[in-house]
Amino acid sequence: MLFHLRFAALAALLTAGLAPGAVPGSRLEAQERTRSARQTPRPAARPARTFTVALREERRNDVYRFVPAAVTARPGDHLRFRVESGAPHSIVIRDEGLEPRVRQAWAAALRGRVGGLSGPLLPETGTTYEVTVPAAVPPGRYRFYCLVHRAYAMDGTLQVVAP
Ligand SMILES: [Cu+2]
Repeated sequence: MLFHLRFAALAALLTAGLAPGAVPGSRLEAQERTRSARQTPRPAARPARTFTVALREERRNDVYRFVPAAVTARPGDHLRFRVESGAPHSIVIRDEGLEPRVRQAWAAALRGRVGGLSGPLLPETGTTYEVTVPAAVPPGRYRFYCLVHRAYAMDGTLQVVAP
């Protein structure tokens, strides 16, 4: 009788010990289901748009501005800054209050960056400078300005909205 009890206990232990080996199949299946659910194709992403922003001097009254000064875009959209007059200009994204990963994403998006979130000097009329709104940038309001004409309040706002 005692032997039988011991045997039963041993058998139970063995079964328990084996169970994880025997069951993983179902665990794998569950993982597989999760994986394929994740891979279910989403509706096609909307095509990226390009917004052109002129960098302009209004000679009559010493006013420098981005035109338009406010742009609303989604991650993946492009901003094409075009020097129209009053060169040189530049694009600097204000980094106050940005999370490190967001700052990093913007930094990576600024081709020819010259430090911080400062784009290169755009020396000539006709120069274009394109910035793609990074996927890692969350919806929100981002401010930018021209370093050269900061004292003239040459600045603008980019409203990033969900993709
Ligand atoms: Cu400027």
